[in-house]
Amino acid sequence: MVFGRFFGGIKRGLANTRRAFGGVFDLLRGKGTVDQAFLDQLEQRLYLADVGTQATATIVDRVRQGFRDKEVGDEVQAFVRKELRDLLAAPTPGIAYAPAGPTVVMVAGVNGSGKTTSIAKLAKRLQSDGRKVLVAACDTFRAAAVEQLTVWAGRIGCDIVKQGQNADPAAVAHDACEKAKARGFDVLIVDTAGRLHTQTHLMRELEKIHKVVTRQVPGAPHEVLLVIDASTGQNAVTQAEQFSKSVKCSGIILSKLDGSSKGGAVFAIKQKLGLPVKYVGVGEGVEDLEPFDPDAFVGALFEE
Ligand SMILES: Nc1nc2c(ncn2[C@@H]2O[C@H](COP(=O)(O)OP(=O)(O)O)[C@@H](O)[C@H]2O)c(=O)[nH]1
Ligand SMILES: [Mg+2]
Repeated sequence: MVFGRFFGGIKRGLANTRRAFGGVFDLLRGKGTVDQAFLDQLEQRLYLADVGTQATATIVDRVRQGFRDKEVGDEVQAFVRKELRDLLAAPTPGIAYAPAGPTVVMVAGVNGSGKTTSIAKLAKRLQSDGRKVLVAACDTFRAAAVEQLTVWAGRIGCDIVKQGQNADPAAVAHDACEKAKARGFDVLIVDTAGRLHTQTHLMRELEKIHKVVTRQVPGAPHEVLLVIDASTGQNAVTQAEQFSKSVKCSGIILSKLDGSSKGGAVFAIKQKLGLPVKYVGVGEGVEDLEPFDPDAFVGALFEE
């Protein structure tokens, strides 16, 4: 992990979220005693930074237990920082690769969340690491979706498997798996149609794609990444819950962190759903995807 590069990217992308956390750090840098008034303020300010009720309550309780009636100071600040960081700790950073054969990464999320863009960025990043990447255009539901992924694939120079609009997405997934195995691709990234939990037919398609890749490639899908627009804030939790009913998600790509002040939602998502954020989107360009590093994320929040 190139810590410096991540830190630079994340700090830039986090400008608005950093502002949202400003209240928390003003409080922690202030003077006084850890009394009820301080704890109430800490609770309110963490909540306003979108950390979520449950995660906020946990942190405030621990500060109460550890520091009640003590001075506000560096120790309390370091403690809150560590608590936030520990909330985000993930078992595996980045992609969990297959031990042999192609690694299949399914990407899901609601329309406009940033799936296709994130796939292009991820493909580019994995190619830079020396991996041979194939993308599958399984969003056959919207007119421009296949075209959009085709343009991206051309731009970054990776292979694509596609059919026309309204083609059966499971059939596209099937072809893509066959090609990935036959031609020795390291990673297959599967784009899918954005759906709402109300669109049961699309949710069923997602399940069908999942079934096809499971059958075609041993151990697949190795990742099911849910793309969530960072500005969704606390609703992100609801979205993730809905998708998890159809397919078991393994992690989050938090997109559009650059425009959002609600990056604090990563704490709520992790605590409520146990889903780690694996990558964050910090812009519209193909380089604007960073592997998520909890240390650097919290560090960037605390940095003056
Ligand atoms: N600022 C910003 N825009 C993004 C980011 N990711 C995606 N977008 C934009 O969000 C819009 C929807 O993205 P798209 O990939 O088509 O979403 P999809 O419908 O989920 O496939 C596009 O205009 C993207 O350029 C990001 O990290 N930052
Ligand atoms: Mg798309």
